[in-house]
Amino acid sequence: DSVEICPGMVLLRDFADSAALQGELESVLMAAPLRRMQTSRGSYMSVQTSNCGQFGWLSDRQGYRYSDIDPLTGEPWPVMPVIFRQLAETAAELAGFPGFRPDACLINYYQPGTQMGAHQDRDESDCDAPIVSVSLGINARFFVLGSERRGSSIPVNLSDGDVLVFGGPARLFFHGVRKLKFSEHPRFGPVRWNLTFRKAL
Ligand code: MD5
Ligand code: FE
Repeated sequence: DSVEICPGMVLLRDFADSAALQGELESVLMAAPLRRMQTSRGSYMSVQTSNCGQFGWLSDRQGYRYSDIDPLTGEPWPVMPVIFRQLAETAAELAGFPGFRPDACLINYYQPGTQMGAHQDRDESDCDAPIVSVSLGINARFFVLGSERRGSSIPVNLSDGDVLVFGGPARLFFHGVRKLKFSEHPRFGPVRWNLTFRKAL
């Protein structure tokens, strides 16, 4: 089913073929291993990340940006698997954003105890394009604020296979992920993966 959480934000529950994505994800990570990114202030993020697609999101002492080269391998990022791209395009279309062509897929790996504080995703040049977020593995408590970092938030429980699309008025909303509680998924084990499809450039 498809639920509009707020204008511009649509949840497609259990929309993704989690097992098929898992196989492709393993191949991508063999070519571009997970790593912990450093922030401009020098601290490390608790999530581990990688990317596939033409561009990958990076954070280091210089700040945030997209790059077509993985600094860890010196090679281009792995090609975005066809089933990743098709899922993102179909989900965007169903949510009311036809013509979405992602050129970047950020992969976030969450272990129990990991969280992501409230932030906006504003490193992309084209904010008319939506962001498509795919959750895999154990459940997480996601929250959406609004245009302000403070105030009340809308909670959203995200499970394996759930797809969230953010566009239009929700594209620049503050959001984050609460500290992940321990649980186990039959195929993924005690971890969560999040894939975000973006139009970086
Ligand atoms: C996650 N990841 O569950 C989330 C899903 C990130 C990140 O936040 O930056 O890697 S993406 C959630 C998102 C993206 C763009 C806009 C909004 C939410 N929003 O307006 O709420 O690992
Ligand atoms: Fe984000």
